[in-house]
Amino acid sequence: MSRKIDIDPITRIEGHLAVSLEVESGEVVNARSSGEMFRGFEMILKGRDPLDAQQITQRICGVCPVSHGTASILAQDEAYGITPPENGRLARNIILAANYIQSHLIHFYQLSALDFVDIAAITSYSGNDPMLNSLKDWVKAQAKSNTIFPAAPFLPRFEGTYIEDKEINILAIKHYLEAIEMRALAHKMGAVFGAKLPHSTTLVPGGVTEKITAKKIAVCRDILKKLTAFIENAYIMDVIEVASYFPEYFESGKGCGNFLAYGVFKESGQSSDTFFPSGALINGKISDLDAGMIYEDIKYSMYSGDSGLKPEKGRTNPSPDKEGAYSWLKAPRYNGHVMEVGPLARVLVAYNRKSNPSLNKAVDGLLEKFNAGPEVLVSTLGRHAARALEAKLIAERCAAWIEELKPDRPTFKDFKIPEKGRGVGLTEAPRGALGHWINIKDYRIDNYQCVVPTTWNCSPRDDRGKPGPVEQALTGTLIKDKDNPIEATRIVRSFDPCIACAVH
Ligand code: NFE
Ligand code: MG
Repeated sequence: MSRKIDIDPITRIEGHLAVSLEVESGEVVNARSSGEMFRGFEMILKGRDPLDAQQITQRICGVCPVSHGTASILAQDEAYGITPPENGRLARNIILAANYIQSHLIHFYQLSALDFVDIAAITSYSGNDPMLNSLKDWVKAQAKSNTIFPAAPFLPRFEGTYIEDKEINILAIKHYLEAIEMRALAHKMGAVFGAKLPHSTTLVPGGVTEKITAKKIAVCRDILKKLTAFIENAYIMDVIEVASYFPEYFESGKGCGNFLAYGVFKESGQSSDTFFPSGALINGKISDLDAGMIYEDIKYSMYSGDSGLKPEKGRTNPSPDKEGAYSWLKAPRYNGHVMEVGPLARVLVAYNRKSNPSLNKAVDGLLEKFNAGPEVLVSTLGRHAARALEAKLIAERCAAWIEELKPDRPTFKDFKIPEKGRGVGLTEAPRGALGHWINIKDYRIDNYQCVVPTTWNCSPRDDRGKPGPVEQALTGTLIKDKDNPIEATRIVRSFDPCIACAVH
């Protein structure tokens, strides 16, 4: 007999995601992931001045605004026929790199690590670290004032096996607290050339409006050093520690096994020259990205109109009562294939392309620590490992971009908005491949479509009934206790879903 397990909402992710599991003899035989709200940014943009786009689309999300701003200005660069000067390209990379670092840190420490680390261990802390003691005091005060959920917000949680070693838990909790400070520092770093974060005001078609000065370079350099040290000494080490306690998670949550990356962090004015390369890895074979292969199905999505449209022709007609539909996410597909996007996709595409020897060396070095081959990366733990590794690689590369900036040289190029035009902005957000498609008519936005990382990963079934990547990753999972389906939430969180983005 099959049972149903509904996890609604999935906590410690961004936004409103519900997961419904059909379980037989403890094994998930069917999974559905549903985005439970609608936002309508693509509709808001219609008829507006194109220059509103990079500001409005950044409001899709407070976690990855820089990526939406970047996709938008890349689409406009193409529509206006402009390429930023070197300083503009570098400043864009630096703002985005800072945003990646804050996003990856909050995902691991504040959202995901608590699936493995026993944060409740703080209540028995007996050392004299002031930060840990103030957390302990605060948790105790919560327990006194909240009789329903003593130790809220950390409890209740799904019970399962957590790391048992008290010292390791306490160290991870210390890093949990430090990560909050590191995240603030990363935002500060992004704000040096982004003016403010979240939602930078300096990202414009043609470059970045903030001037480059020696002082700003020094501030960035100084912050990045601290972030790099934390990534190396805490983040990477904690992922390795979690992996040593939960090796079975190298076997779980494998998913669709196909990976898509658009490429990100421009290394020159050429669109294909990116630090993380673009590509599609399908059934283990790597091929060049063909953006013409991207389309969105809507049979099971709460939208009316034609299904299978390419984004440049895409439409957004909300239809909340549509029969059979179970999600506000569309179902993006690539030439008929279900594709996973994100840090794991970026790392695997780069690894298979062998385009960056130091990346391949770093991946092999990490795999040595796991005593395993690259095949283990396609898993729940593999996603965490890839995310941590790319945080380190981006931080290291960013140090060089900072040194390449030239004070007092131009940071943007002027442009004219044409009466008619089109552009595609393909980039990578922390959670994966992100594209914005703009169509301009009468100097205004005629159509604007975003195809977003979590829309790929958490998509519902497509028109042919093929489940999305998270749905596939959940299928086959063994759930020990139906009241505590922690195995499922660990898998979902490894994708770092952001539903605000996904339903945009
Ligand atoms: Ni709201 Fe986002 C990222 C984008 S996810 S976090 O990263 O684009 O779909
Ligand atoms: Mg869209």
